Amino acid sequence: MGTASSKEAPTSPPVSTRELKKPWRSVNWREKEAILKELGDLRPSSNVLRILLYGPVGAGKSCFINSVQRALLGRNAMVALENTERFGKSFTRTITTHKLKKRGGGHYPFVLTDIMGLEMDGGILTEDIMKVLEGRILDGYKFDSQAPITWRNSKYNKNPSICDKVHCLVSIIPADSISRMDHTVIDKMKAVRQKAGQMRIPQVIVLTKVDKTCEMVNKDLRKLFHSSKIKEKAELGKHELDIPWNNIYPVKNYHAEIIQDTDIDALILMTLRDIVNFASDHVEDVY
Ligand SMILES: Nc1nc2c(ncn2[C@@H]2O[C@H](COP(=O)(O)OP(=O)(O)O)[C@@H](O)[C@H]2O)c(=O)[nH]1
Ligand SMILES: [Mg+2]
Repeated sequence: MGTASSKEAPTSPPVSTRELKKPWRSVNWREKEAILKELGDLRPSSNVLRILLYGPVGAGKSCFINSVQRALLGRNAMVALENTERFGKSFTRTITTHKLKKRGGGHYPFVLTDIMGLEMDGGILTEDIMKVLEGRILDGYKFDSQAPITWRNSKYNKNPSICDKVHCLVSIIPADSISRMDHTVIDKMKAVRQKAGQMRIPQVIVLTKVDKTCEMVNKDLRKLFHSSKIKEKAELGKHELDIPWNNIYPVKNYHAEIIQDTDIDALILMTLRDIVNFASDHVEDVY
C-alpha cells in the first residue's frame, strides 16, 4: 500500500484485463423489477433500518446514495451533493441521513447515513464514527477533526432508540485506487470494523468505480464478474479489511450519465437488496 487515496490520487488509465470464462459470481441482470417489489414489500421489525456509509473522501459515497435513489425511482435524481474529482478535502462534514423515495410516493423503511470522509489528517475521528454506530450523534452535527463529540453537545443523543443505531455498516472503497489507500485510513477503518463486530453489526464493502478500473467493464458492465482485474481488486479489499468474500459488492455508480441504464440499476439494486436484508436480519436477531 502506497500513498494517499484521500487526496484523489492521479488516476491511471483503465487497465486491460483477462476475461474469465466462468464469472466469479453469478448474477441475474434481469432481476430489477423483482427486487423493487421485494423492497417495496419490506416490513422490518424496526420502523427504520439505518445503513451507515463511510470510507475515504472521493470514494463515491454521495454518488452511491444518488445511484440508489435513481435505481429505485427509475429516473435521474440527486439527494446527496457529490465532490468533484479535484476537490481534495471532504465535502460532507455534517452527518446527514437520506430518506429514499418510492416510485408511487412515500418512502422506503431504510435510510442511508452519510458522514465525513476518512482523510489521513483532518478527517472524521474514529471515536465519532463509533458514536454514530451507537446512534449517539444526531443529524446535522458538524464533525470536528480535532475533537470528538461530548455529551454536552445539543446533537448528542443520550438515549438512542433502535432506529438511531446503525444496522449495517458499508465501507465504500474505490476499486481504481484501492492499492494506493493510505495505511492511516485503513487502520481507521479496521478500528471501526472491530467496534461494529463487537456490536454484531453486519458489514459490507461496496467497491465503486469499476468502470475506471477495467476497460472491458467500462465497455460492458455485464462483464463485471468476468474481469480478472475487478476480482483482484475485490480480493485486495477482502484481504485489507478482512471482510468475507461474499460481502464484497463491486458497483458502478451513476456519475456522468443523465439517462437511466438498466445494468447500472440492476447492479445497484442487487447490492442494496442484500444490504437491506442484512440490516433487517440484524434488527431481528439483536433486538
Ligand atoms: N467513473 C466513476 N466515477 C465515480 C463513481 N463513483 C463516484 N465517482 C466520481 O468520484 C468523485 C467523488 O464522488 P463522491 O460521491 O462525491 O465521493 P464521496 O466523497 O465519497 O462522497 C465524483 O467526481 C464522482 O463523479 C463510479 O462508480 N465511476
Ligand atoms: Mg460525499
